[in-house]
Amino acid sequence: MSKILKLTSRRNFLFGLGSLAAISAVAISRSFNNNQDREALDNPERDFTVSQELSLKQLAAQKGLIYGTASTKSYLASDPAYMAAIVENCSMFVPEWEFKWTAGDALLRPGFNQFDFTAADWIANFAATHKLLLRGHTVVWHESLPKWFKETVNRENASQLLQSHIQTVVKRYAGKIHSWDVVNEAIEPKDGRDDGLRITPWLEYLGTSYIDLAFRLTAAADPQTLLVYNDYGLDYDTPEDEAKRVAVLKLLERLQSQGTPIHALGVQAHLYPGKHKFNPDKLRQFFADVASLGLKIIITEMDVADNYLPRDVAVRDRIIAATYEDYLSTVLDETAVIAVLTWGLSDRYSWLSQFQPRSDKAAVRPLPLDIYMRRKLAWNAIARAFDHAPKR
Ligand code: 9MR
Repeated sequence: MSKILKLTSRRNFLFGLGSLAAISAVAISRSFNNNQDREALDNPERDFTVSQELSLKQLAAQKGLIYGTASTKSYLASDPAYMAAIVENCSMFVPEWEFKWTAGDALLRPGFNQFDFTAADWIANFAATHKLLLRGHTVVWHESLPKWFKETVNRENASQLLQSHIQTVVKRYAGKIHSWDVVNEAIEPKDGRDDGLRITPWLEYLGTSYIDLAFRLTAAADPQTLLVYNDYGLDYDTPEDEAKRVAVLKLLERLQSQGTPIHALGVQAHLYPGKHKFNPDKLRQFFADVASLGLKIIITEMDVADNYLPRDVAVRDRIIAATYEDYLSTVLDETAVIAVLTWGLSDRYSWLSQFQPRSDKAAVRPLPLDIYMRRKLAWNAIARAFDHAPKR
């Protein structure tokens, strides 16, 4: 475990902007204030049984859906049981590090004109060997940029850099990538701009058209891939999430009206029971609004953080499972949703153990399988949501 934590911690925060992960580095756990809170979330009688003896990918496929997960070469290459669990349950895969400019122990971009495809190729080969659809994550993000980026990139050379990145990376895997997260997390209403755009180096160097540019270049480099805008903080009934939903919808409309090639919205769905509640009607409306633009939707990074939940494992697992099922059964009503990915499959490997540990130090349990690859109630909850989803 300690090796994994060390690897995960080698990330690069270049600009220290308010990213999800950055905020979450502060351990924010809190127990329930009273029994009422707990009863509102935990129903010990709730039924999580599943009727069919199928894997998650099979249950999803029955409804025309895709189920997948995220991981890294580091975990997969050293853990055959984890690899087997992924192959059993998933028909789609997204590398958590290897397609980023740099993340964990992967460094795709060692320099302005340099590329190192060793790790990314390993992932592409892994996906091909196991017939997993592969997602590309991510071309443009304000995080996970290598050290040289800050020292080297400026208004004069940023466009050339973006162009050569896309023409080299996206082209290399062209025809093999189901969908690319072309732009990740570009909306941040708190940054105070009228258009809701997050203030990032890309925006600073290239102006607002960087998003359109990235989509066009990606479309040209891989005409077959689905082009996705991916973001978090879209789920809850809070003023922040409402502002984000509004700003994301405006961005999608803006892109479409100017003819930017874009095919789908990626909804990360990092969920926090005990902290926030979602409003099923508002969530449904948001998904319907996105669908009415003719866009598909992918749930790209789902997990259920437990740092606001009590320590008791039975209670925690029930609340986590209920969160998976309640959220998924709401959003899967929208048939524009084509795929669901969890951000990891087993509690053995989750970004949350590093970025959002519990204050009581108990191991986090955000994913469908436990650390021994055994199915948890969360697995059943996802299975049930697939089982009850309308067919696409
Ligand atoms: O889980 C990922 C973690 O291992 C990396 O260190 C980190 C930085 O690259 O990114 C994490 O994944 C993030 C994803 O790429 C975008 N949405 C939020 C995810 C969790 O922070």
